[in-house]
Amino acid sequence: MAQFEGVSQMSAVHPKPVGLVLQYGTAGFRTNSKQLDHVMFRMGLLATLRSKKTKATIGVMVTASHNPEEDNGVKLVDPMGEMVTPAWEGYATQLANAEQEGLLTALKDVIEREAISIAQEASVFVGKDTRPSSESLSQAVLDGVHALESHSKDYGLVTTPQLHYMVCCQNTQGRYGDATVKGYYQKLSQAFIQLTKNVPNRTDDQKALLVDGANGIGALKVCEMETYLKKELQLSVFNDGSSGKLNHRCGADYVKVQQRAPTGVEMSAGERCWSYDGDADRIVYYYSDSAGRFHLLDGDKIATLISTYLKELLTQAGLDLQIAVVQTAYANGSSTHYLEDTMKVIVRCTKTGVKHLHHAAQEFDIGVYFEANGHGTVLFSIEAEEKIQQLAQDSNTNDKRKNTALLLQNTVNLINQTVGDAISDMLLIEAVLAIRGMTVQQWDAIYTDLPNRQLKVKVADRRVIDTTDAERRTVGPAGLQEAIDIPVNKHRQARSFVRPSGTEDVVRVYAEADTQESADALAHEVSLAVYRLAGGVGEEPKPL
Ligand code: G16
Repeated sequence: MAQFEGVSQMSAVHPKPVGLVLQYGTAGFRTNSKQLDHVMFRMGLLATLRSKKTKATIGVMVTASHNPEEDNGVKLVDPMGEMVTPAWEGYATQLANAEQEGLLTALKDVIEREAISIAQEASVFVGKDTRPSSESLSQAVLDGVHALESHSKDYGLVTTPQLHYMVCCQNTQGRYGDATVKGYYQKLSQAFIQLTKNVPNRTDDQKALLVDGANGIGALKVCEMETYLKKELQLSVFNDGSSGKLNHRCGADYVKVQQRAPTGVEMSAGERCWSYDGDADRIVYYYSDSAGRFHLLDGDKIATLISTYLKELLTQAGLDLQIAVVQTAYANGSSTHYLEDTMKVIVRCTKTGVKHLHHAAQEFDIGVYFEANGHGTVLFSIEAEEKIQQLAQDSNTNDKRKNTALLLQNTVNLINQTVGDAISDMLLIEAVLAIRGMTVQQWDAIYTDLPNRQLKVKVADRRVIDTTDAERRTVGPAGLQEAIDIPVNKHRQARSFVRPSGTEDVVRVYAEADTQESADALAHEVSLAVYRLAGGVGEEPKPL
């Protein structure tokens, strides 16, 4: 068949290094960019098959998000903007690892197993982040798409959530919005302006924000959006990529893990700052107090603020909708207690990776999901959106309920429900703080985080770590869980777990306890256990 000849010819331009095996990780393939050319070509092929199978547009985003600049990666986007389904992660691995001469066989195997009609038209949207390698790697994706004679649209430089949004808009024939970057800015900024227009006396100080763009795509895109916001937010963007290196001592991951402000920002006491990550799908918030102490408001605090706000609106509107919060094992213990015991909302815990949280959140009328690292969004079921809309249009209801329904409607419009979105999340939280007349200090005081520490341990093969119970316990290697339990039991209010990262070649260690000294000591003891029982390489972890 002519299409397969095209694949053969083009794959010779994107050859696979013999013997190289890559794993599909937490959010797709991710490694040093030099190893990825063939993977990108093949993901172009796979996205085309997925498009033929679903008869819908599929997205391919070239990014390694929070990883260092020299890495790259690929995220596949399914028709409604969600991450690609697990069965197709398996096909992705199969295609990426097929040796050159076995590629066509691997491709035909997917076609057969999924009963794909090769004559079906296909359409693939492609986006990329600002990494130098993204240019040629996104061309490799396009080569794969074209080898199977699919339609393509190259969005060029966009944030990951923008690409998810475009795919969803396209596949809902514009009901979710216009599949253009301008359409995205218009939808979000109009919703923000509508939400905040009745807030009395917002001062310039309240509208002013510092944004750390991680020297990446988020900086470019938030600057583009600013004019649409009509001065309702005044942004000072730093780490905008004009001089610094992507994610280097800046960005959401650095701020969250190091628990300190990024370089390149002069923060005055009380000034509000946001950090995005390298593809702007994560966000964390922080400020320093008058004593110069750094305060971080992470994904857990964000989830708490949003769910409190939504719960209040539902009560005011008299809408009976079930709201739940989805977290991972990294959620600070204080946040989970607050949500369950004080707010009385349902809390679910899933494995790391937005794909897991997203699916768990879909089980509720309103599912608020956030990883502690700032990756998250809110999902509204179709029924929930319909009930809100009916109330907003109900001529028999009183003004207060109707206005609340309108607030809810604009809130829905402001949220990018396809995936966590730093820009949309930032606007939502700024709107919520303004509507509730809340300062960042008041938000911070909702509950106090348990001191915590995250570390990384290098091991020969991180796959030896096997976890269960949403990654809260290990079942391999033998003896590791017992070696974690012993120091956990020595500390107060302590919890610790380890898991292999799906984006970096490390084992992650998390520990929390009643004091920072205890959390640090516990994280060190658990790191040592990992190093000794799971094949640590390099120097033994040292106390902090
Ligand atoms: C990705 C995933 C997140 C995950 C993070 C870290 O984020 O989308 O869900 O929390 O990796 O994963 P791991 O601990 O397995 O390395 P991003 O922003 O890097 O795409």
